[in-house]
Amino acid sequence: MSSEYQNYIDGRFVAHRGDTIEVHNPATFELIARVPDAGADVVDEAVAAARRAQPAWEKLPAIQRAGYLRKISAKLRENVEMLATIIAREQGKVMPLARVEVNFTADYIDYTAEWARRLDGEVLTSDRVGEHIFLLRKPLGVAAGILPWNFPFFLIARKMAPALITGNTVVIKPSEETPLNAFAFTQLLAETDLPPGVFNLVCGSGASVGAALTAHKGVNLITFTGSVGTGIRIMQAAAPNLTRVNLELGGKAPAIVLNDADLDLAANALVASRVINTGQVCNCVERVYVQRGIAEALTEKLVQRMAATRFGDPLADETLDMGPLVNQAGLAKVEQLVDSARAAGAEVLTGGKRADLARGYHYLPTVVAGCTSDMAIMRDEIFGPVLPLQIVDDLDEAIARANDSDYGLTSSIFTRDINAAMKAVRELQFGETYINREHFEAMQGFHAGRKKSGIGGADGHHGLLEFTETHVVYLQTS
Ligand code: TXE
Repeated sequence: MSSEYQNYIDGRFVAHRGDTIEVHNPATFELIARVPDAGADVVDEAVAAARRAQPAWEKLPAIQRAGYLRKISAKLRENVEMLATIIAREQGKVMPLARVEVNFTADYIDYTAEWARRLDGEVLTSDRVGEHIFLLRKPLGVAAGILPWNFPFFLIARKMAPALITGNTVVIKPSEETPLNAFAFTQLLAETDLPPGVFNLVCGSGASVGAALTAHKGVNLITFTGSVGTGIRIMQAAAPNLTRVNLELGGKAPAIVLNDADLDLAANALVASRVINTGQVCNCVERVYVQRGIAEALTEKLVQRMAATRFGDPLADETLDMGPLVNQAGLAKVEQLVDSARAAGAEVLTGGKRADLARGYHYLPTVVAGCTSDMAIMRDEIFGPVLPLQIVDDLDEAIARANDSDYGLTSSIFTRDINAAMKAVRELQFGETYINREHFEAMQGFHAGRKKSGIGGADGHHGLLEFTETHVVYLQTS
C-alpha cells in the first residue's frame, strides 16, 4: 500500500511502497492517516545520506549553521495554528498547549542557535616548557533521534537543534503514534535551503526503523526519549558497535508537601503538574508525600481541583483542561494501576474509572488517598491524570520514601522553611528538584535523570556537550 506521507532522505521526499501504519485521533478514534513503516533498506539510505553530508556541515562556521536553524524556526512561527492542530488531532493535546509546544519549539531552536558563538574548547596548563595543550570539542558524526509521542514536535527540536549546531547531521524517527507533526515539520524544513542530508526523516515502528537505526554501524549517537524497556533494548542494540546512547526514560516524580507549605500554591502546582498533557509528561508529579498535619486540608483542595478538571475532545472545545490519553495501552495501564491500589486498600476520592464518553481514551481526573509504598501506583509510572497520596510523619520519612524508587528524574518540595528545602536538595536522588512551583524544566537547564530514568541529558550548555567528543592536541614549541 502506498502512503501520501513520504520519508525525507538527502533533501528529497521518497515515495514509500510497502507496509504502512495507521494513525488515529485518540479523542475520536477516527483514522486520520496511513504512514510509511519503512524497512532497514530505507534506514541505510538515510544514514548514508547523513554521513555524506556531515563533513561539509561540520566545516561550516557554527554561525552559518545557526543561520539555517533560524530559517527553520521562522517557518514554524509562520505556521503555529496549522502545526498545533496536527499535534492536537494525532496526540490529543489541548490546543493552547499545542500552540505552546510549537512556539516553545521555535524558541528552543533559536536558543540553540545562539550557542554558535559560544561553543568553546579549552586551553589546558602544560607540565612542559613551550608546550600548549588544546582541548577541542568536535561533533560525533551522525545522531539518530528516536522520539516519543507526548511532546512529539518539541522532541524533534530537542534532538535536532543541538546535534546540528555542534556539526552533526541527523536521522529522526518519530513515534508511530504521532508521526504527522514530524512530516509537517519536515515539509517546512524542506522549504529552507538546508543542505541535503543534514536532516533526514524515516517513519516506522520501533521493531523496524527503531531496531535498524540503533544497530546501525553508521550511527554515532542514539538519542532517545521513551520507556525504560525500550531504553534497555536500545542499549543492547547499540552495544555491538559501542554506539553512544543518550536516554531519557521517564520518571516517578515525588512531590513532598510539608506542614508549613502554602497549601493553595501547593495544590495548584500539583494539579497543574498532573493535568498538563493528561499526565503524560516525564516530569509530571507521579506521587505525593504529604505531612500528616496538613493531609486532610491538602487532600480536600486536591480533590476539589481534580474533580473540576474539564476534559474531552481538544478540537471540539478549546477551553478544556485536558484531552484523552494517547492510546488504549495507556488507558489500560492507568486503569490497572488505580484498580490495583483500590484492591490493596487505597481510597479513590474522585475519579477512579474511565470517563463515560462515547469516544476517546478518557480517564477521569483521579485522587487516590491512603497509598503505601508497596503499591504499584507508588512505584510504576502512571502517565495519566492520577494523583496518589501517601501520608508521612516528617521530612526524613518523605525523603527516604521519595528516594526508594527505580527512577530519579524530577522531584519537588513545598515548604516555607529554607532549611527543609535545602535538606531535600542535599538528599534527594533526582536530576531536578522544583521548590514551591510546578514541575516543568527550562531550556537553559539540564534535563537528566538518575537511576533508570536514563543516561545523559538534554538542554542548555551541558546538553550540547552530549553531541560532542573531545580531541586533545599537544603542541610542542621550541
Ligand atoms: O514507549 P516506547 P511507549 C513511558 C510511559 C508510557 C510508556 C510506554 O510510561 O506509558 O513509556 O510508551 C520507539 N528500538 N514513556 O510504548 O516503546 C518507538 O517506535 C528502537 C515515557 O509509546 O519507549 C517510539 O518512537 N526504538 C516517556 C519510541 O521508541 C524503539 C515518553 C518510544 O516508544 C524500539 C513516552 C526499539 N526496539 C513513553 N521499540 C518519557 N520519557 O517522557 C520502540 N521504539
